[in-house]
Amino acid sequence: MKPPRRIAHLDMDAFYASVELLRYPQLRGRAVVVGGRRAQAPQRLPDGSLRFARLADYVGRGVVTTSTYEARALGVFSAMGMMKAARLAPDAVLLPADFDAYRHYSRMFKAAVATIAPSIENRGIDEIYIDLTNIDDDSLSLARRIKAAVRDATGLSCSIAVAPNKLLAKIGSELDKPDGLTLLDLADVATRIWPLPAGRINGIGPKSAERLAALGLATVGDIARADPAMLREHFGHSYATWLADVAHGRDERPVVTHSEPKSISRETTFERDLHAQRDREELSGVFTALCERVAEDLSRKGYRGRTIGIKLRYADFSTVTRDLTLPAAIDDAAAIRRAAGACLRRVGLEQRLRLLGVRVGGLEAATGVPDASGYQVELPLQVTS
Ligand code: DCP
Ligand code: MG
Repeated sequence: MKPPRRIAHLDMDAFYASVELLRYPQLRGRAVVVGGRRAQAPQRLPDGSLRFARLADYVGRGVVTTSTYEARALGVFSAMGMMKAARLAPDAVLLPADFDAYRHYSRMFKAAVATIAPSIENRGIDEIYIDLTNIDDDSLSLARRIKAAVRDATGLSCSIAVAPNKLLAKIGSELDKPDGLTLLDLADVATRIWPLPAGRINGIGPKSAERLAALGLATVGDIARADPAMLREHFGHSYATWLADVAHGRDERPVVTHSEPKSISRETTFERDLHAQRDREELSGVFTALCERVAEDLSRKGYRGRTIGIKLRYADFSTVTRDLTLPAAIDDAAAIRRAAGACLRRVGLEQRLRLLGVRVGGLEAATGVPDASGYQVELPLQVTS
């Protein structure tokens, strides 16, 4: 018999704001709001101290990205207009968002969890599901160890719940925020889940919640007790079935793990062995095409990489690789071609070639925004082979 599943959901507390507090510990305990543009970055004064922007001074149409719990106590939450937030918390400190920093801490906390429980499903920058089923420790100890690992690695707190499935784990991690630790079982559904508003279930959006409320179904418990035929009549067979299942805490979705690729590469074996000089043009065309395909793969998967490598297999089947590491990660075909070309100049080309490959490693998540530093990638700072 399979052991009962143990699924954790972990969500970082006030994530972006908490990362900012690592950088500006003097703001701990204060209402802090993250949002807005570069203009609100703290200014260094001549005496070395920092002047932070006050929320009250904000003018514009930006929205709050997130806020510290102190700001939330004043009614300021994610997605609220900044001007409205300023009326509620005029003395709050306003900081611009620094997505590179948040991505960095996101990778760090996930890596810390992976040292204890490697079966992880990424759900975004600050949340993951973790399958604890096959880990040899009780749920409470595991949850404590995971929280401690996250705190040791990042200095940040998170909230975690362990439950028989993703649905309950996700709801559970919010029950005791911040710095929460919640254990939920099917036996707890009636007492802990049924009193919650229907919208707390991931998958019941504002529109569905409204339609449910119009039928007098405000809480999860209301849905659980509702007549199934009535649900079917209003929501159709499949959504009604799903509603009844989730209201009873039933969810069979697996934790979907996929490990981050270490590198992305393309290689091709030639129709006939090619010679570097005599087939120069053909070889060059294939080489460029490989670089273009790697660049497409990178951009489709959302990565850039710093280590560019080539692989050659000679007519006698011997294989060589060369790579070099650039000062900054790249993802465009021309830059990959230049770097790979530099690698190619470091191998012997007397023998005919049967295979050519191009690889980009040292991957990092692409930001989607051009590098703000305007860095021009130049060849190479550091060469390894
Ligand atoms: N975020 C955003 N826009 C939103 C909500 C959130 O950009 N409307 C960002 C900022 C958050 C991060 O995503 O820091 C994670 O979202 P959460 O909903 O988990 O919110 P927090 O981590 O900030 O707070 P909590 O402690 O409630 O999880
Ligand atoms: Mg969070």
